[in-house]
Amino acid sequence: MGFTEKQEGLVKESWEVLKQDIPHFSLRFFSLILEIAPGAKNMFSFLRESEEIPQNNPKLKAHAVKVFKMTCESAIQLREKGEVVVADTTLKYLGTVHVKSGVKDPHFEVVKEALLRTIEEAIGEEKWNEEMKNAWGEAYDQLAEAIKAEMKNHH
Ligand code: HEM
Ligand code: ISQ
Repeated sequence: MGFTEKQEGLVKESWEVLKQDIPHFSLRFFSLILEIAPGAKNMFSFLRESEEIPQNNPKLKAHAVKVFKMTCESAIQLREKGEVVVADTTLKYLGTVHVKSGVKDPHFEVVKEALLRTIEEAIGEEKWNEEMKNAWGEAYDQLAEAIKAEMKNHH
């Protein structure tokens, strides 16, 4: 079954909630990545200089927001076209950045888990459900596949 209008709506709706507090949720997202995979710490340039997670780092915030936005875009594309297409230059750039940073395929599951948990916290336990989780999960998975495939060309 394809990605439905309802699923697209669920993703857009929760992104609107997340957007209400970008500083908080981008920090939360990043903290969850490191909580799940402490070893990922050294891959991020904005962490190498400091012991603790910077509370107000513009790069961290901007990158985290981009991940959320790109996943939203993926949901829209999945519903409209049935597939995720990332602009060629963006994809090439992300392929390079992630290979250079030492990102490996299994890390994508870590980021997925952190992303879903961040949205769950934003939405609240009462409103968060399987349907929402699957909609975000599918949009993320297809985006991750595109980046992983591109990474294979940048070793
Ligand atoms: C950088 C998106 C998965 C680790 C970035 C940037 C974006 C991004 C937009 C910023 C590039 C720039 O402007 O310089 C994504 C998306 C992902 C994904 C959409 C999945 C669908 C991952 C995974 C990891 C990871 C799985 C590993 C835990 C990094 C690192 C950087 C980076 C280390 C460089 C940050 C720095 O040092 O400045 N990513 N990413 N990303 N990403 Fe990801
Ligand atoms: C880069 N790539 C994936 C996830 C991220 C989360 C926070 C900051 C940067 C990121």
